[in-house]
Amino acid sequence: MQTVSAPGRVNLIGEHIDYHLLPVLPMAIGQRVTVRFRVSTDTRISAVSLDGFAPRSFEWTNGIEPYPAGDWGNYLKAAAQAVALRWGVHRGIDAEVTGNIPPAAGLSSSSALLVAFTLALLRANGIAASLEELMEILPDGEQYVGTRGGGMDHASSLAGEEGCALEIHFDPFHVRPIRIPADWGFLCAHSLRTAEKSSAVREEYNQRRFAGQRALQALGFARYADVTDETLASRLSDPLEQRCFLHVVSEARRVREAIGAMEAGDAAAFGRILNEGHGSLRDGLQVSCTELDRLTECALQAGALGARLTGAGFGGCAIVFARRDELARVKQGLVDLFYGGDASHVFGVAPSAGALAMAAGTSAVSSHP
Ligand code: NG1
Repeated sequence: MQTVSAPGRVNLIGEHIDYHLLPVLPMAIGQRVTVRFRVSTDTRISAVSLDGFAPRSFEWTNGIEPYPAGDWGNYLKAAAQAVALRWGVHRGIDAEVTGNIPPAAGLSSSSALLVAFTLALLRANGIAASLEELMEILPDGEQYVGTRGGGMDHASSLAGEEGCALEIHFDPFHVRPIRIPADWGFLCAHSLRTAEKSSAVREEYNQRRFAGQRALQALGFARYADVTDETLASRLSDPLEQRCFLHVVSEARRVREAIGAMEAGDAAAFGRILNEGHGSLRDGLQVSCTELDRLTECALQAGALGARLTGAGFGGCAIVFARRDELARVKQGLVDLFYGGDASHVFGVAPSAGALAMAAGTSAVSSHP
C-alpha cells in the first residue's frame, strides 16, 4: 500500500476573492485527508471510506458521468477526470480514504480529498506533476461538483509550509510563504451550523461570484487586480453588485494590510483587520449567519484580538486569533460563552506542511507504481 495525504486549510484573510484572481492568505492545517492505495491492474477506481461513506467504484474513462449531487464519490471522479484531461486515462487504484477535517466547516475537507485523490492517481501511474501543473487542473476539477470556486484551497493544501501562512497569487500563479510570528496562535471554532456546499449554499456562493463579475464589467474593468478605488461602488445601481464589489475591493486591501501586519509582528493590527473582514462578509457580501456573528462576538468578548468566519461562510467555522499565551483563556471563554461548557467544537489550528512538502525530498507525485 502507498499513502498520500493532503491538509485542509483555514483562510486567515482574503475571502470570496480568489475566484476574482486576487491574492489571499490562508494556511494549511494539521487536519488532513489520507488515501492509502494499491495500483489496479486495469482502469477501475475503487474507494472505501473509513469514515462511514458508502464504497464507490467506477471505470476511469475520458468522460466520467457524475454521481448525484452531494455524493462524496464525485470528488474521486473529479480527480480522475482532471487527471484524464491532462495526462489521459491510466491504471486505476483500490483506495482507503480517511480524514480528520470536520466536513462542511469551511476548512476545505472536500478540496483536500480532491488533492489527495489526484496525487494518489498520479503517483500510482508514476506521473510527476509540478505545483503549477496541478493548479492548472485542480480548481477546474472542483467545478465538476458544481462549485465555481477559486484555487485557494488547492494551492494551500499542496504548497502550505510549516509555521507559515501562504500568500497566494493567481494572475500569474505563484505562492510566497510568510512566517507567522511564533507568539501568535489560532483557534478554529465551529458555529454549529453546517455549511453544506453541495446544496442551496452552492447557488448562493455562485451568485456572489457572478454579481462581483457583473459589477466589474459595469464599471468597465477587465480585472479586479486593476481596481483599488472603493468609492467606485457608488456608481453601481444594482445593490447586490454594489455590495459584492465593495467587499471584493476592500478585502483585497485587507489582505495587503494583513501581510504587512504579519511581517511587522503587529498582532493588534492583524486582529483589527480580521474583525473588519468579518464585518464586510456579514454586512456587505452577506455570507455570514447569526451563529457565526454571535460566535465571533463571543470570541472577542473572551479576549481574542480578532475573529472572522473562514471559508465560504453560510455556517461552518470561525478563525479566532490571539497571542499564543492567551489562547487557552480565550478558548475557555468561548466554551463558556458560546458552547455552554462543551469544549468539543473548538480546537487549535497550527500552520502545517502541504501535501507536496509532506512528500518532500522527491516529489509527492513522482514515486513509482
Ligand atoms: P470553502 O467552501 O470554505 O472550501 C470556498 C472556495 C474557495 C473560496 C472560499 C471563499 C471551493 C473549493 N472553495 O471555500 O475557493 O472562494 O469559498 O473565500 O470552491
